[in-house]
Amino acid sequence: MIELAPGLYYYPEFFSSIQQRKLIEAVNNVVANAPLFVPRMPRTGKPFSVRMTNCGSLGWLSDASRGYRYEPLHPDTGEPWPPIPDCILHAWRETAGCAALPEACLINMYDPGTRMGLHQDRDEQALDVPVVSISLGSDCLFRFSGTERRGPTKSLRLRSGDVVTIGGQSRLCFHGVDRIYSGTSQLVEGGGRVNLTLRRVSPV
Ligand code: MD3
Ligand code: FE
Repeated sequence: MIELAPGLYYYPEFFSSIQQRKLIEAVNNVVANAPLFVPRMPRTGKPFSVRMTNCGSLGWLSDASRGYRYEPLHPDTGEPWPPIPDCILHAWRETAGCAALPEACLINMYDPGTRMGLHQDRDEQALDVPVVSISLGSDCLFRFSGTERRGPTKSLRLRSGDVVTIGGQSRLCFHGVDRIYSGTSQLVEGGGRVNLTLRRVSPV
């Protein structure tokens, strides 16, 4: 484990390739029950380039009229999100340092050519609990700065099986995905990348 900044911990190759296979199977099973959707920016309605779904008691979503928020039901099916598979919770149990379990697991699907702009994760009430991120599939170039949007940024190449936890002084740092290096992994069909983000939403 490497501390990249105060409260920002990097666990390269946390998951073995056998575990990564199992995680992708679990993700495919979630997607079969909670279909991918394209979130939209608040007000403008501009679509994200990333497709998403969730598992857990709450899921993160965004649309033009009601903006960023957590909801207990899938926006298209109206069904509750599937539970978070145990193989995914393993990363939380081992790295979060929080006895309470995450309520939300956001699943981001990055096709080659997609990206995610610099932003903060601040839609949670539990800002004292870290966010745990699992990368699967193709490598990506990840960028982060401090808690000021205009501050200096650092880049980090995240690979399949890596885990990052973002807490403490880094919990509100700006971050984004600049590019996907398609074809750097066979794990995800089509050369894409999957990111799983585990979050505690309500206060512990
Ligand atoms: C902050 N997702 O869904 S995971 C998001 O890879 C989101 O899909 C990204 O940001 C993704 O809100 C990142 C969380 C993460 C991972 C590594 C970081 C945040 C980080 C490294 C430094 C700072
Ligand atoms: Fe984020």
